Amino acid sequence: MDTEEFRRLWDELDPIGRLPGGGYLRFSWSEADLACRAWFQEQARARDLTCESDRNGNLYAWWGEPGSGEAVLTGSHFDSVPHGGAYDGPLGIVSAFLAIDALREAGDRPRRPIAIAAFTEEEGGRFGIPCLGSRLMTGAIDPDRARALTDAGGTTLAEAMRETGADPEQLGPDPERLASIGAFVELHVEQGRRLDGEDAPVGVANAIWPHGRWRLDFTGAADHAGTTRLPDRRDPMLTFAFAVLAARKEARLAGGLATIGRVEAEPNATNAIAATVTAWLDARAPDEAVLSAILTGFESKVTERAGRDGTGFAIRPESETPVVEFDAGLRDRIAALLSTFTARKHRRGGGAPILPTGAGHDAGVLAAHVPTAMLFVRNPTGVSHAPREAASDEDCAAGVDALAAVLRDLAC
Ligand code: HGY
Ligand code: MN
Ligand code: MN
Repeated sequence: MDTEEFRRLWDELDPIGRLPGGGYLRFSWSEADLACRAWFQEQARARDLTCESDRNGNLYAWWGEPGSGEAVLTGSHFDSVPHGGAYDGPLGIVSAFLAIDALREAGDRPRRPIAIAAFTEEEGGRFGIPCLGSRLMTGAIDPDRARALTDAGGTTLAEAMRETGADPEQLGPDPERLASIGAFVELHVEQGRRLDGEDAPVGVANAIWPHGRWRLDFTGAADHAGTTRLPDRRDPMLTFAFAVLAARKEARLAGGLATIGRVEAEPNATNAIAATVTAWLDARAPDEAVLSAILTGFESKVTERAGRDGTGFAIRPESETPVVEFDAGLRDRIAALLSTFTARKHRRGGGAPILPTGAGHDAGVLAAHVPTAMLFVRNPTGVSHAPREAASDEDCAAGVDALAAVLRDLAC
């Protein structure tokens, strides 16, 4: 496909939720999310695709009869982390509409229905649990727990949905819908620089690292910053500061990743010792043993430090995602297809590299239920979850070509 065609559709969606200082704020069920959903419905209408929402707020646009066979699902998510990049999520949805356009222009017709999905709250940016829409659909999270999740302002998911006219009572597993899906292929911007290093516009995923999020509660005693002697303090900020360094050290020693990127302090006053600090640990590793080593080391070091600081420390999981190995047959079929495809269309050999990722995706959740694959599009900065995330129009167009070839192979 030509790059202008990609740019035309991309430019329609691109301004939604864009912040004046750069980056995006597209929390689920926000104004920006509703505008993205309206855009999705409009795209479906313009193409005569049947558009529907499932009981969990995930959207679908069907080419072919909904639920009438082993559908091939593609798509991704609209929501972003706060100040996130433009491509993480939306690229998979825009590319899906363009891939269907390309198939139609080439005269292809699906023998199995093709559906484009927009999954809800993939980032967990508003309600804390990543891949919430796909977890609900597959029964990986209890709907009562999901309804009660709160955002930073104390609004529950149930309230946020009701405010937009959606019905939170419907939330829950959707085995019938799951059974109607024969395969899922999610296209996503790469969140690293491996494809850039290999000079490849498109890659194929083989695995997602095991990962999770843990809530950390540090408790102490609020007091005056100007009058409380240092030996008399029980300052949870000290234990928190130690925890940030301990996370980094344990990850380095074990060979994984650990990040504390979110923190809240009470009362959050310059001239008062904090009473409580709450933070969230994100940890990921190439395998479960390394992840577990990071957590065990982290918990014991921070507990020991809290004893010395006279503070309290508690850690509890909010979401845990086991390792995902994508369907080997589907992965190899796609890699073989793209080896000729990239050579022909982009005059380069080497095909589509196969690579793992430390980032979570709805594809990782669906992979436990249906054969699933992921395509990655080169990101020259390698940056993601930040405004510098990038992809050239040329590579995005190559991604659409690759997705169209995969959908043709699987469904036409
Ligand atoms: O990997 C993540 O943080 C999210 O699930 N995309
Ligand atoms: Mn993301
Ligand atoms: Mn994503």
